Amino acid sequence: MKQWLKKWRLVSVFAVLALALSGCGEPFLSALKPAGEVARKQYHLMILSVSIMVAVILVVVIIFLVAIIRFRRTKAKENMIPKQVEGNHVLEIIWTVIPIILLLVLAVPTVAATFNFGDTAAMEKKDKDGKPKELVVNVRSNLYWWEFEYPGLGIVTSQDLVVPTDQKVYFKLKSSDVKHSFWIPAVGGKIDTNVDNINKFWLEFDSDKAKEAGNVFYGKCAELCGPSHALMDFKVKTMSKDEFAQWAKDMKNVGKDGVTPTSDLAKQGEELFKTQGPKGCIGCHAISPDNSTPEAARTAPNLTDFGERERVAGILEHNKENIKKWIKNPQAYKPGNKMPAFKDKLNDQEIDALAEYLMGLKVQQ
Ligand code: HEC
Ligand SMILES: [Cu+2]
Repeated sequence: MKQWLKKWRLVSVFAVLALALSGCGEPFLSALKPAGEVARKQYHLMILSVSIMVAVILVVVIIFLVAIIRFRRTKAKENMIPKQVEGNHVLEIIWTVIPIILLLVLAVPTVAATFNFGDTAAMEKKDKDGKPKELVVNVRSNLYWWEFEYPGLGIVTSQDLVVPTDQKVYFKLKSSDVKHSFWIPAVGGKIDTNVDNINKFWLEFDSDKAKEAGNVFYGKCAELCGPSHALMDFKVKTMSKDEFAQWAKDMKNVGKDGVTPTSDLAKQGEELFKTQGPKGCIGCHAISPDNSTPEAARTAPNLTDFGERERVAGILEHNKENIKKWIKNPQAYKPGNKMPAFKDKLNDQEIDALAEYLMGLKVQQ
């Protein structure tokens, strides 16, 4: 009875562990749950190569087992010498041709898919006004934040990539400091962002999968870039084509002064924000979506629609408390990032006003 109880305990521990581990990982943060054409093709390639590998391992293990069992040393077969097959042409042809066939089965779809993922010819097509016909997003990576510029729409945003579903979105990617890598595990990638060349590719976001994921996908930097590399996250907000057109229009409607604050506290925050010099924020952060500012001057995330962000700085839950904590001491949350601390420059009331202002930066009508 006691023994049985012991076993039962062990089994229940494993059962609970299995349950807990199966809850690991964010939904749609996995390449094994594809949510777009690129990720799906990549997934199929993975399945194909794993299947080939498993088949080869199985065949080799079976032949190996047969050999050691059939030809093991026994009393009865003490003096038996198995048939010698050295130099057997048929066998040699078989074990040369089979790997060649397997490699071809693996190579043909892989090479075809690789060229397909890199086929961005359509992104250069211009309409009669010289604007790209397709949706193009210029991605720029920075220690430790992401900028997304829509050249065809004349707008810039940061940290939250906004895209329409069920259409190809073309990306031009580069970095402004060190090498990073752009990866949306459930949708596709990863692709390096480099300082001295532009990489291009496309992605497509499925509307039904996006709906399941709550219209937000997770994006990551996938190239070790510094102490806060693991915190260099971004989010992808998906919407229908119409909603996207409306979002772009709402963004465009924000003038160069940014979204107008509504409360007195937020107005005070706006004034503090726009103060020039070391106490203010406007020297680094833009609050208008205009993309005509040169890139070199865009040294911090564009905050035009910051009130609608999914996270603060890509990682903290988006609420007023976290914004205040971030402004006071950004280094505590993302070591090595380029924003100075304001805990000694501004008092609590001023930081409260700033957070109030930032929470109100909403563009969607
Ligand atoms: C020297 C330039 C600089 C100044 C001045 C500055 N910031 Fe920043 N700020 C940054 C950088 C760089 C980041 C991106 C940090 C990261 O995520 O790695 C950032 C990030 C942020 C974020 C998160 C943005 C997002 O998209 O999630 C907020 C909010 C913010 N800053 C608010 C402020 C406020 C408020 C002030 C003024 C009190 C200010 N910043 C002053 C450089 C600056
Ligand atoms: Cu990184």
